[in-house]
Amino acid sequence: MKKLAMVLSTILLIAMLAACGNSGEKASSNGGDESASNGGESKVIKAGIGLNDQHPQYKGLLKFKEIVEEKTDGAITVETYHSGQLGDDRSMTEALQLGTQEVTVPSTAPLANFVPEFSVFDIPFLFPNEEVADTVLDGEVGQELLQKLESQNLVGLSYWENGFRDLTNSERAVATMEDFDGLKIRTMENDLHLDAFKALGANPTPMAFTELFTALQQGTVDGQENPYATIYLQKFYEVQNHVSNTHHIYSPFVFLMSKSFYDGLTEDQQKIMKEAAVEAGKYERKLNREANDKYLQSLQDEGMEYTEITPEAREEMVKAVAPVIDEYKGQIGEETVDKVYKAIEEAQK
Ligand code: TK8
Repeated sequence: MKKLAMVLSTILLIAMLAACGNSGEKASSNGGDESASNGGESKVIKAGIGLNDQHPQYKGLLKFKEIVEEKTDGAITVETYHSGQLGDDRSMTEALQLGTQEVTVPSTAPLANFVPEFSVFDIPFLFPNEEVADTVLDGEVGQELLQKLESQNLVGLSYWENGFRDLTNSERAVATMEDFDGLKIRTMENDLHLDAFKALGANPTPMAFTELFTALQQGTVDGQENPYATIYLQKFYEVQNHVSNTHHIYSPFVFLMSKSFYDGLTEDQQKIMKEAAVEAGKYERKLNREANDKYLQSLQDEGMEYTEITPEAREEMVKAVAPVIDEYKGQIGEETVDKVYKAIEEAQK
């Protein structure tokens, strides 16, 4: 009993010391000497993502770290965590709301559980290509959506790219709508995705990305959908035999910061955060496009069978999901949907 009390008080002491170190009153071990030259203020950003350290998402995060640490002269340091070490998209976003984590870069699909308007990007076959997506996301309506995150205690600083999503599975080559029939497909935690896959005839299950590899391996689900870069770099080819170029959705990432942390920064520092998030995003988009271009071949080299979706089959898919889109327009917000469609039209002129 006495021993237990001692252990507990030691833990408490360590916790208090740690809290003190983070408060910025003293130069913490993370801030080190550099921070002393900045009036002793030292702040640490814990930045976590879902994908692994080979993925452009992580390289983008390292770029963010480099820019922030250089521009703030070490007054702010960035600790990076990949592979869901800090949690999945949803739980990391919640940690930002609570102020126990400072940065994460989730897909917009799970973010729609926080701000429903983000589901506009879950409309299947919305963007024709990456360039149009850039224009819309970096333009007025995209930035308006980022503003809406503030009411959720989140600051959206920029869009990065996850990319066009393609289907893999372990059962059969998928070329037409019929081939979706009964396929157990993992979707992101997003209602529109779930209903869209039901409309295609599949049997979808929502699941956090961190559980996906094991679920594929154990056969809990037959398939999943993600951009080629993720399929290759996360080694899904080890547990999946077929890949089809469904390209059914363009998935953006959002660079998120905890609002309570952001509000505690000086105006200068806030500006640096925005610039770094935008700059790192440009870099990440470039790397990601190169990756998606080259990894379809790599997947085939690893033994996956590639099946092309015919234009007729794609038309059928578009038709099948149309009623789902209509059903969700109200929930997303008609105004947002209209604005995004208009912006896409404009961007193609
Ligand atoms: C990574 C996720 C992932 C997404 C998914 O955290 O869940 O399938 O595509 O990349 O955001």
